[in-house]
Amino acid sequence: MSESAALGELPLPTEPDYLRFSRSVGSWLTTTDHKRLAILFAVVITVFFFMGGAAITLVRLELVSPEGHLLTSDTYNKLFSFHGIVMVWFFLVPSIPNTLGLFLVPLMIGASDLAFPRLNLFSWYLTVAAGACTVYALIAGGVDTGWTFYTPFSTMFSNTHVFAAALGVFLVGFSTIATGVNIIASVHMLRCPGMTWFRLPLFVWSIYATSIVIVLATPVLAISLLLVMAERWLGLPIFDPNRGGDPILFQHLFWFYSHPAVYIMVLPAMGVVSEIIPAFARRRIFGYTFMVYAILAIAGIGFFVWGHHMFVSGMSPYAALIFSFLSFIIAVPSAIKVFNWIFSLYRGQIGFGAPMLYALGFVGLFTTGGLSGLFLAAIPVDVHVTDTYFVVAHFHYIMVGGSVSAFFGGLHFWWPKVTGKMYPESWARFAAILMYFGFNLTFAPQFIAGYLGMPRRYHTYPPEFQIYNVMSSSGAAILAAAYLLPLAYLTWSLVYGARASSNPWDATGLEWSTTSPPPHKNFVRQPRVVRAPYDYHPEGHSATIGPPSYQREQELLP
Ligand code: HEM
Ligand SMILES: [Cu+2]
Repeated sequence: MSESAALGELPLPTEPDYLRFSRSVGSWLTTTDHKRLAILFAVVITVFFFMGGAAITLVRLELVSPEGHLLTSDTYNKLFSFHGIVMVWFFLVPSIPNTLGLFLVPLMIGASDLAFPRLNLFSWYLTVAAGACTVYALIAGGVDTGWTFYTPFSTMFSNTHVFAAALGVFLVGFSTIATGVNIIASVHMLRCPGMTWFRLPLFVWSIYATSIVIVLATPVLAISLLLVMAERWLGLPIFDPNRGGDPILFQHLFWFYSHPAVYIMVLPAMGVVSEIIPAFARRRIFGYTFMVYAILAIAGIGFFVWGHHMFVSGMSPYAALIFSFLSFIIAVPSAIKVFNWIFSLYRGQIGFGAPMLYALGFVGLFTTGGLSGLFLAAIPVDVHVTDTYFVVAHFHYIMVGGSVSAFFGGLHFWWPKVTGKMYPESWARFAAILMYFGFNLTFAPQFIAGYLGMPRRYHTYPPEFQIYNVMSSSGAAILAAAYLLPLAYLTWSLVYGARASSNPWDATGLEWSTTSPPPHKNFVRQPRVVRAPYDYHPEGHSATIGPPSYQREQELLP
């Protein structure tokens, strides 16, 4: 599409879009429109993201000096626990599925809403209530168990606020399950004519697979937390070794959920990247079918590797060997995905728009995190680096470098669709690059510090580790600025941004065939799909003729 065509195609909406459909606050708070709920979720998780960020900012400040005079050890413990609990359950798990997922899945499958719109509204209220409960507990008295709530610490030694904090996590689990059920039902029942399973965009596949993992794994988290609450409240001797309980049982239950949960956090990110890369390289995604099976394989094998978090818990060496082996196996489908993203770039007409910068950042950082995971899956190395900063670096590379980068990529890619506005492209590129550098400066030194033996979760450390911590804390300051920037310019774009066309990136996919922002019921006419996804180039050509002609901010006046 040429630029003038983009201008000419500016939509003339025949009915009010979903934002203008009704304007009262009440209409938002009782909405069952999946698009509005996606926005409500986005508001809530943004609040949690910055709360979690504030807590860890204090932690990083404390770690600038080895003696750490800023915080007491107790406050320090409560702050990193606050950070972990909020970031994992109230930000990262819902981040992509409950914002981009809720918004896009119905659009991408050509439906007018999710299968159970009122359940969707219920999930939002449940998330808000659960978040209020946990955040209240974390602020009122604080919890110092870390995000993992390990027993017997959480049951016998920690203060009474563990109960309320765990209750909130328990409740938000139900909210996630409700959303998962909703997505699964929608993908099965509401695909429009012609949208066969193997024409589904990879984003839909990944959210679908994530939903299955959510529905199967989250009940186990609920049970583990319920047992902790039961021991605290009713005094049942479930995990208390003095009374015949088994504290290691908690670790098994917790990781039986939490390893699959790491894929709950990363599969949606893989889905986002699989949409951005073809659009910006003007290439069909390489190996679509392999990508689908890789998603399903990751979701499936993810249930059988939880023991790699417990190599030092005294488990049988035979069990450890099997968990180690399976952990290596699960890297295979992830690697297939990485290779396919890279092959999708080959001979493409690559445009380096902000979404693409985030997506490429994701590929590099996710690969680094995944490779360090292989180090951890090797038992002798894991024994050496367990509970050190090496592990902290590993999972941040995956969860922050990977998932959060992809979340920002997706946010930029679909921002024009969601809001009908373009954001300032140069600011967005600047933020993406700043985030990448800030991230690496924060977490790369932690690999070294951890390998040299710096333990996690302590507020003081031997002076020889100071250099790594100063690097890490300065990186964190840059990262914080990089996260605040999009908040500023995206908000700015809501008012001053140029109007977006229906398809500003000249992308394939049903969501781009409706207006930006879409009408209340998504499509004026029922869409019908006749082609495979990612149809970016005519047969026989390796790329569409000409470079991407995506709409830039300055090209269209408001
Ligand atoms: C190639 C795939 C991966 C392998 C082989 C792998 C392996 C491991 C191992 C063995 C550990 C335990 C380290 C220890 O406690 O001593 C670990 C920790 C962790 N991994 Fe991974 N990992 C992989 C991918 C991921 C992904 C995709 C995520 C998240 C989206 C993730 C998140 C985490 C987290 C959160 C922890 C630490 C949990 C804690 O102790 O607080 N990993 N990983
Ligand atoms: Cu794991």
